[in-house]
This record gives sequence, structure tokens and C-alpha cells, in this order.
Amino acid sequence: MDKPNGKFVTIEGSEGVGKTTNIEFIQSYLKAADIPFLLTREPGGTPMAEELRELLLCEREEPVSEDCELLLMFAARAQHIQQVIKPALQAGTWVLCDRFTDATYAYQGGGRKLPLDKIASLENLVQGTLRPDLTLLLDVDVEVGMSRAKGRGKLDRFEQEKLEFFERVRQAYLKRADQEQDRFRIIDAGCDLAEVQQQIKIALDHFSDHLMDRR
Ligand code: Z5A
Repeated sequence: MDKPNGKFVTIEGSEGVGKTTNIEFIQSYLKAADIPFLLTREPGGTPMAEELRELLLCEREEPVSEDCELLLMFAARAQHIQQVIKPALQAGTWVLCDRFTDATYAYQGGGRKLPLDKIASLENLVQGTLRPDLTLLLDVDVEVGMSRAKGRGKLDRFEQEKLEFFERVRQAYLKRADQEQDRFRIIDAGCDLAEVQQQIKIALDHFSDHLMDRR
């Protein structure tokens, strides 16, 4: 019998929700469960996609067109999918990805107010049928998230956006989670870290049990 495909797990959330902090916890969980996995991120994940990330995040004087930003996100994603994500999944490795296309719906759709059907067209073009199997959405009050992120020092091009931008990002994420309840798990990231990680553990246990039931 062919080796089953790996699972595609994404971690999402607005500014300062604690993705980086909690990804370490998710990695420990997968290691303890003996699940082979690869950690990657967007924008980025390959040398060329990381160069595109630099272009996207760095501060610049020239105003960036919203379509240019959107197309660069998907250009990086196309490279990432072909070079990293698909080969890993086909080899039976789980892919743990720090942000994916839900971030485009939230930041470019919600934040920048680009039409969602434009994003959906690019999603279909670049991804075909590839979609995450599980998405953990870390959700926190925007002001709390922004103050956590500010503590990290110099802000990138996105982090310099205003409160209203991140409010729209948060609402766009919550709307997607509501529309795709089977795939999303909303984690209340406003609690202390131990509680956040307990919620993540429950979500991962539930996902793994569901996989066992289907075998
Ligand atoms: N972007 C986009 O626009 N469109 C797209 O399609 C994609 C991305 C894919 C880069 O992403 C930017 O790209 C992102 C959206 C855009 N811009 N923004 N904003 P990124 O993921 O690399 O950047 P980031 O959002 O700044 O994420 P981050 O660096 O991973 O930060 P984080 O995950 O939100 O937070 P953290 O570093 O883990 O935690 C922040 C601080 O809070 C830190 O000091 C922690 O110790 C603290 N923390 C964490 N959890 C807690 C709890 N529970 N209590 C108290 N303190 C906590």
C-alpha cells in the first residue's frame, strides 16, 4: 500500500498573537507523537521565496501597489508549494506552516480591502486543490497583540499599519474560521501561555483522533 500523504497544518493569526512562541510547542507535540514533520513559513520557505519575503516586508519610500503585494505573495507561494510543500506531503511528511493563504484573505482581503474573488482566483491558479487539513487560528484582542509585537523592536512594513487595519485582519480571519468550521480551530491566545498551549493540545489531539477513526 502507498504511504499516506502527510497532513498540512497551518498556524494563523494577526499581529503579536504568539505564533512563533506556540510553534515550538506544536513541534514538541509532533515529535512526542513520532510524526515526521517539516516546519516552514510564508511568505518564504525556499531561498527564492525568502528573497520575495524580504521585498515584501522591508520598509520602502515607493508606495507598494496592493496588486503587486498580492501577486508577490502568490509568486512566493507558488515556489514554496512546488519546491517544499507538495514533495513533503507526498513523502508522508506533515507540513507545519507559519501562515498560508488564509493570511492573504485576512491581510490583503481584510486589511487592504482587495476583492476576495481576486484572491480566490489566484488561490485556484497557484494551489489547484491544495488546501490545509487543519488551521489553528490564534486569536487575541488587537491592542493586546500590537503591544506584544511592539516589544520585539523594529517594525516591518506590515507591523507599521494602524489599529483599524489589524481589526479588519482579525475580523477577516474570524469570518473565514466561521465559514470553514471543520478545518479551523480558534485558540484564545489572550490567556496565559500554559492555557493557550492546553487549547492547542486539545485541538491537535482531536485532529489526530479524527485521523485514527478514518483509518
Ligand atoms: N502576510 C500577508 O500580508 N499576506 C500573506 O499571505 C502572508 C503574510 C503569508 C510576516 O508574517 C507578515 O506577512 C505578516 C503578515 C504578512 N505581518 N504582520 N503583521 P510573520 O508571520 O513572519 O510576522 P508576524 O505576524 O509579525 O509574526 P511573528 O513574528 O511570528 O509574531 P507572533 O507569532 O505574532 O508573536 P510571537 O513573536 O510569538 O509573540 C510576540 C510576543 O508576545 C513575544 O514577546 C511573546 O513572548 C509574547 N507572547 C506570546 N504569547 C503570549 C501569551 N500567551 N501571553 C503573553 N505574552 C505572550
